Amino acid sequence: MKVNNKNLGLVTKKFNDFFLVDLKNQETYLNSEKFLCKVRKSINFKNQLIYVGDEVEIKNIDLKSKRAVITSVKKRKNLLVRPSVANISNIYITFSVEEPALNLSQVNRFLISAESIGVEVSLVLTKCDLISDKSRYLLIDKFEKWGYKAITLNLEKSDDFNNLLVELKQKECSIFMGPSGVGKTTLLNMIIPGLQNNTAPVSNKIKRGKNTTRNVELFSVSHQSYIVDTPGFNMQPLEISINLLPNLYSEIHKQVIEEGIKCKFRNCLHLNDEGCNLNKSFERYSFYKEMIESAKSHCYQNQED
Ligand SMILES: Nc1nc2c(ncn2[C@@H]2O[C@H](COP(=O)(O)OP(=O)(O)O)[C@@H](O)[C@H]2O)c(=O)[nH]1
Ligand SMILES: [Mg+2]
Ligand SMILES: [Zn+2]
Repeated sequence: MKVNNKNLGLVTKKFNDFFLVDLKNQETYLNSEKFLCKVRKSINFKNQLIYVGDEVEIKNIDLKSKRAVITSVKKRKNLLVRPSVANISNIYITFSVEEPALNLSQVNRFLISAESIGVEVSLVLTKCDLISDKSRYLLIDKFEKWGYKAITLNLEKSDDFNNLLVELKQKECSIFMGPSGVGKTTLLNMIIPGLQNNTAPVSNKIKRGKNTTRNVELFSVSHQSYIVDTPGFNMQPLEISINLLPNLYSEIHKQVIEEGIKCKFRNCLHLNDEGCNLNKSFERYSFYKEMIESAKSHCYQNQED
């Protein structure tokens, strides 16, 4: 049996010349069925790369052999570089509170680089069994001031994990990003039963090297809800235009947008006090300043401003 109308699909995995595609929004018999697709030869988008997470049009759907042909790629909302995955809706920046210990400057860099993608960003703190409740509340407080409601997880308590799971099932496509050893794979294995990726204690990881060569893959966590299984380490290269940086800090964004503060110069980077009306007494200000200085030295400044 062959269906010949064009259908929309989601690329969930990529091999050399093949793509695994989930058919979207179809009658129940087609739903969540994976099709092995090739790119149509004659088509001129051949040179354009197709990424996991891309929405594609497929034709020549063969329900028996589960094969189809990709005829075009829809415009993508965003594209992560490391790992290469398109159309993310949610980034969960993941750090452990201990083992390895929380490095605030690194947390900040991950958060800001995630914010630059323009999607919803959340913060997950793992291994909370290793700290007291009091320390945990202090951290929640701290990150609230940064503009994030931290999700704190404890392998021995399932409540918070279950809440996270409910949340993930409502998001389109989520990804966990963070340094090695914080428990991302452990978390993914709990979210996607049957995945069973290898987890490793931090010390083993360092001996072994952190990267694996496995490909990135999307897993369905509910009807129309996906999660990215990431191979090993991931951190987006931080190449953000200087003029966009202030807005990525909620402490600054709030003052400018909600409180309507105005500085003397329109594109004020809020570095000096002269003509600058930003209240700089927030914890991340020093991180912000460092980031601006470093961006300046890398010349990512927007030329037209
Ligand atoms: N104490 C504690 N250890 C954890 C927790 N989650 C993960 N781990 C351990 O942390 C180590 C690294 O976990 P893994 O999932 O491989 O981290 P990844 O590198 O981020 O994927 C493993 O030994 C896990 O058993 C947790 O909530 N509490
Ligand atoms: Mg891992
Ligand atoms: Zn200013």
